[in-house]
Amino acid sequence: MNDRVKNLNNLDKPVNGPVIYWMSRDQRASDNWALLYSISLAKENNVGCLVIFCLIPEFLGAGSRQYRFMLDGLQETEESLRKKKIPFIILSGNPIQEIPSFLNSVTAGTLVTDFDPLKIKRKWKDEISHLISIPFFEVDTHNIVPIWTASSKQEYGAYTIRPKIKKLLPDYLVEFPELDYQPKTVESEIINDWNKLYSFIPHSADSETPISFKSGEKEARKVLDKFIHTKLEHYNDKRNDPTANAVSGLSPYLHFGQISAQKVALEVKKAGMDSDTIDGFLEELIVRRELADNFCYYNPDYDNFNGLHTWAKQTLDDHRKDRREYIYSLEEFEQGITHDRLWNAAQNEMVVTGKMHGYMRMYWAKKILEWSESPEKAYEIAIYLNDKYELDGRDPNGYTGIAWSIGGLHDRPWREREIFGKIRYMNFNGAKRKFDVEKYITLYP
Ligand code: FAD
Ligand code: FO1
Repeated sequence: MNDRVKNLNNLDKPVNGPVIYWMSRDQRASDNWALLYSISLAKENNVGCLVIFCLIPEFLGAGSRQYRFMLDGLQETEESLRKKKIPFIILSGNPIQEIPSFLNSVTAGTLVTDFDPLKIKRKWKDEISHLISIPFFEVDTHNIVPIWTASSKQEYGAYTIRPKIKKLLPDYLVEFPELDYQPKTVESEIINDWNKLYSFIPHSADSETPISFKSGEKEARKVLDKFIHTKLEHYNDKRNDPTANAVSGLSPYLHFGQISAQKVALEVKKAGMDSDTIDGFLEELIVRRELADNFCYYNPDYDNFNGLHTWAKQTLDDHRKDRREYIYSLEEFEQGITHDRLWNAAQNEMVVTGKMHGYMRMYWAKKILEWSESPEKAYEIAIYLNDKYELDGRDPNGYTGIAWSIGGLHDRPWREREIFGKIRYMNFNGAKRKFDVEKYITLYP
């Protein structure tokens, strides 16, 4: 059993019966170690393999746009799995009920699922592992270096986790084996009723908003190829310019697992560009992204003020009483009607397109700290808006990005100032030095 696989319930004697892969975070048929492991187990025990997904109508504030994007992608995955004779069944409801009852209905022999550091997922798995009596495995197919192999603790920053990941990359950044045909054809008379599944989607303000990103594994691959051929070369010098359209656009696909970060890294390295051209991108894709999973996995307070380092809590406490020149309510932030045109444009970019530019996310969150009555309130507002509007929201990258912006996580103390204390400060003039802010503001009126 390779170290990408973790046994969740100390039962490892396979019971006779099909191997079930409960797909959740990594919603793809190709380049998926959890699926590959399930198929290999099925072959070993000469049983069938089925893939299931449990649709829950409420997930961390997700609205219609995010659910439509996800279901569109799952339809394509159903098709890809069908071509390999692997049944794909979508359940709906509370996984803690639905998963065990499905396992009983097919007298499953083994349960496999994909790794996710979010608390809600760990709760599901913990409860289910006490309700079933067959082996239950978790496979980290989201990180290139399995989270528990890269580090056994919360890392201080990119500079501490980078050497640990780099040392292990040669062993883990490897090509994926082809997905084999289903070893044993398993008939499953259950047909997914997609109209019914779409009808579960929560009704929200953006129910009619068209999605600016086409969903699915094929589209994710197109976005990657376009990035490599037309943007990668200038990524380093343009990635902090939100008017340059210089970033990959991969985050919605990576968030829903429609493309593997490992595959992205392999393809980028094959592009044949010199390393300092691609290193900037790989730093974000591998080090920053896997650092975010490390934070969420080892720190249960990843989504609140208590999860910050002592120095950060101390400095924000020292400045709680500082006079705030502006204080905005959640509604004023949400409507993008602050005094700052740049901030409002960033909020509009997120609401209209479902994806705010990375540089603006830092500025956006730091200003919420500056214009909220307390750091806790700022945290609440930033997470609420990020997870309501971002297509890539409800993700370890988001909780970590917000902790970095508001609480200096994975950052160092800076010169002390009002409200921010020693948390890194950003302002309009800083942005003006980086890009044409007037142009950005006209893009998102
Ligand atoms: P590219 O620059 O092309 O990056 C490629 C990939 O590298 C990204 O898809 C992502 O997986 C990874 N990456 C890039 N920057 C970071 C970073 N700072 N931290 C971790 N991984 C990174 N990312 C999300 O996926 N979901 C979120 O909800 C989210 N919220 C954020 C909130 C704040 C306040 C901040 C500061 C950052 C947030 N990020 C979030 C991280 C980053 O801004 C986005 O991943 C990035 O903008 C996605 O666009 P892209 O894929 O085109 O970026
Ligand atoms: N995972 C599931 O297993 N079932 C769901 O119904 C589901 C809905 C969902 C909606 C929006 C969203 O951003 C994520 C959603 N996820 C769901 C989780 C997702 O697969 C990722 O695992 C986490 O969000 C990131 O770690």
